[in-house]
Amino acid sequence: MRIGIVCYPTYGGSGVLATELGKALADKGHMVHFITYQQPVRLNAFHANIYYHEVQVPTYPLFDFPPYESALSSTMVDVILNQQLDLLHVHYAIPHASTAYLAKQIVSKQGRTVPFITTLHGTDITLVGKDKTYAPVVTFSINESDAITAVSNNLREETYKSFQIEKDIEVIYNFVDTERFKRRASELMHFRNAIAPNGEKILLHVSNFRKVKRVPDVVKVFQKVRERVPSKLLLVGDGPDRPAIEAMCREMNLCGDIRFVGKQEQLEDVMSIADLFVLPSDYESFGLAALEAMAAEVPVISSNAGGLPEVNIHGKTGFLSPVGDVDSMADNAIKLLEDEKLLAAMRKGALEQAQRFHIDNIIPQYEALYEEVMNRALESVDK
Ligand code: GMT
Repeated sequence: MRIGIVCYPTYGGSGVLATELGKALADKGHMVHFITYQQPVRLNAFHANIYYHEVQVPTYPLFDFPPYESALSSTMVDVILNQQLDLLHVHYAIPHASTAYLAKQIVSKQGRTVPFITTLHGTDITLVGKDKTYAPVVTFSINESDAITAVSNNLREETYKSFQIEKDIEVIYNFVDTERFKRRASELMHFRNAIAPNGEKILLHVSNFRKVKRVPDVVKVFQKVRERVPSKLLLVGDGPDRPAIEAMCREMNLCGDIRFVGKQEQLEDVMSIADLFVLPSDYESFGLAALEAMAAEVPVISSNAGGLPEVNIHGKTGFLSPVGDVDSMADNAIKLLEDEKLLAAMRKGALEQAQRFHIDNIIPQYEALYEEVMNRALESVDK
């Protein structure tokens, strides 16, 4: 198939997932065309079946806000027509679903029928999409999608609760390449020793440092854990809350034990040296970073928000606590770190759970959906 993938190219989970999906589809022989305003972060190697089309957004003195959506739709039209795309798969509804709808209308005037699939990822529904400013366009463009998928049951339910959706939303879970994230602790011992030279335990948090991630809770949990278990905290990623978190660490006198490493591409290396992954978010539709940690045998201490209970199984792969319950999260972390037997069992449980979301189990679900959508489009042309 010739598939156009539209996503945010940044470090966010939706872009990561979309890029890994495109790479996996290309490995299976499909022609994959990424249409984004910047090279996606995980699209970092040449592949004969992968094409990258950058969206250029010309500016003009009249524009306070350059019309990105028009540029994106026009690029989609160009790629559909010149690369003979069979379908478009857009990730994150805003603005990708409405731009795909427009592109579909434009090419239909030229006799081309190109269906589009919208994958809902999280805040496109639960935060930004709900905003009255965007909601009418989001509702319309989701309903106009030829197929809709959500990355968890929770997100599917949230979508039905928040919008008037007339179509079925299929749940296709996020996935992980467990081979890539296979734990390589002994190989990376030098790295571990550099972070925790006296054999301390390592707690890890990876995010884009936005409010929804509740990074201050990570630091508070760490402070409590550190009082009982010699440990270090590794903070990976960057975003708007980072300066405040750095200030908080200074105020709490924790700087010596907390390492901010910024954005990292080799997440598998970082995951490999961690003992616990901490994700106290206000909401996660899924929690892809937690799944990647589990694939590296790292148990997860998380909130029970959104789709997290579908990924992190309480007592098997880690522990769940109510949002904001720092004491419970710290107690759970201490319980795990002080009990090597329990930690080993949870590491095993985490890996087993990650296998359920193995890339090889999930990609065929997308391929089947593509076939179905293309067949439906062909039938509608024949009628
Ligand atoms: O919705 C967002 O906050 C952005 C999005 C992203 O691009 O990072 O994250 C969401 O999609 C990920 C991939 O499907 C999920 O693993 C994250 O849980 C989800 N984030 C939220 O729901 C907050």
